[in-house]
Formats: sequence, C-alpha cells, structure tokens
Amino acid sequence: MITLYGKANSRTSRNLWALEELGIPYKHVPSDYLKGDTKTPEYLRINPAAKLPALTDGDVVMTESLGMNLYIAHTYGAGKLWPDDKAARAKCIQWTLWAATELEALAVGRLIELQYKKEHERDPKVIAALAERTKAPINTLNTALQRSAYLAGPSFTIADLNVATVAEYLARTNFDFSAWPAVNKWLPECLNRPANQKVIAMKVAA
Ligand SMILES: N[C@@H](CCC(=O)N[C@@H](CS)C(=O)NCC(=O)O)C(=O)O
Repeated sequence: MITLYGKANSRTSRNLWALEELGIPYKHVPSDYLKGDTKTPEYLRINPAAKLPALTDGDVVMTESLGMNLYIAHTYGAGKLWPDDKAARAKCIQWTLWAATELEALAVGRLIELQYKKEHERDPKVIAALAERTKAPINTLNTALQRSAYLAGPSFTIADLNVATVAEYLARTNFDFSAWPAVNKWLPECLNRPANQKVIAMKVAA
C-alpha cells in the first residue's frame, strides 16, 4: 500500500488527487516542512532533499510529485488515469514533463508574487514579465486542447491531472485565460472533478 508523505496544502495535493481518482487505499502522513517534519532522520532517509511530497510503496521510495503521479497512474491506474493505448501513454509522459519544465516555474513564480508576498513586496514588473512569458505555454496547451478534448485523447488521464494541477496556480491568481477558450473550458472541468474537490476539502480542513 502507498504511504504518501506531505500536508494537503503543498504539492502533495496533486498526489492526493491522483490517489482519490483511482479510489485505491493509501496511508496519508500529513508531514509539514514548517513544523520540521522533513528534517527528521526518518524523513531524510526517504527524501534527502527534505522536501514534500514523497511516497513509499513496499520497497519503492519516490520523490518528485509529478513523477510520483506517473508511478501511481502506471502502477494502479491501467485503463483509467493510465491509458491502454501506446500513443496516449506517450502523451501522458510528454505532458507531465511539459508541466514540469515549461509551466511550473512560471506558475510558481506568479503564485509567490501574488499569493505569498504581501502587497507592498510585490513587483509589478516581475508579475507582468511572468504573465507575458506564460502566454507561449498556454498557447501550446490551447492548441492541443482544440485538437482533442483531453491531453492524451478523449478521456481524462494523468496527463490532464498533472498539467491542471500546475495550471491551477494560474487560475488561483486570476490569470486571464479568456484568450484561450479551450484551456478556459478544460481547466475548470478538470479542477471540478469530485476527486479534486475532495482534496480541496482536505486543504480547508487542515
Ligand atoms: N520538484 C519537487 C518540488 C518539491 C518542493 O519544493 N516541495 C515544497 C512543498 S510544495 C517543499 O517541501 N518545500 C520545503 C523547502 O523547500 O524547504 C516536486 O515536485 O516534488
């Protein structure tokens, strides 16, 4: 059984979302870096980088939230989050790496500016530059979603979950998606899924 380490109010939420989509049993240890939980010798054996999230599953020990979701989908989500079709599986890998390398730094940068910094600490030039640079990846995403209802084909897969969980940082900070109608339709559809709503409730309760 998977043990997932990390509080819901962190990147762990994306792994909780994947596990809830699949409805498989798992143990959640809501470790919190702000409380020093990632600096204990036990946790450092799991993740020497002292970051959340991490998972163990028998002799599997894994970090990197988006990669962990590929593992969860591949191992437990056949025909659901992990498609049967080879071309669709390729898209799951492609879009996961795309989320990690093309979108996450921009989205996290915006989140830091607009959610974590106090108003007087914010730099409008940084915010405008990030928004400008975010247009290219959102264009790419929109083009893909004009061709196909979901990123790896006609149904929701780990590709959508992994990209949506990063794009959510943009939605949370009121990024204006109106110029990209396919993204504007797809993103709330993904985020409103019952499994993600359950995770949002966990965040509120934490
Ligand atoms: N690329 C890593 C990033 C992990 C990460 O930065 N996690 C944050 C929480 S969302 C953390 O543990 N921060 C504590 C710290 O940096 O000390 C992943 O996706 O898992």
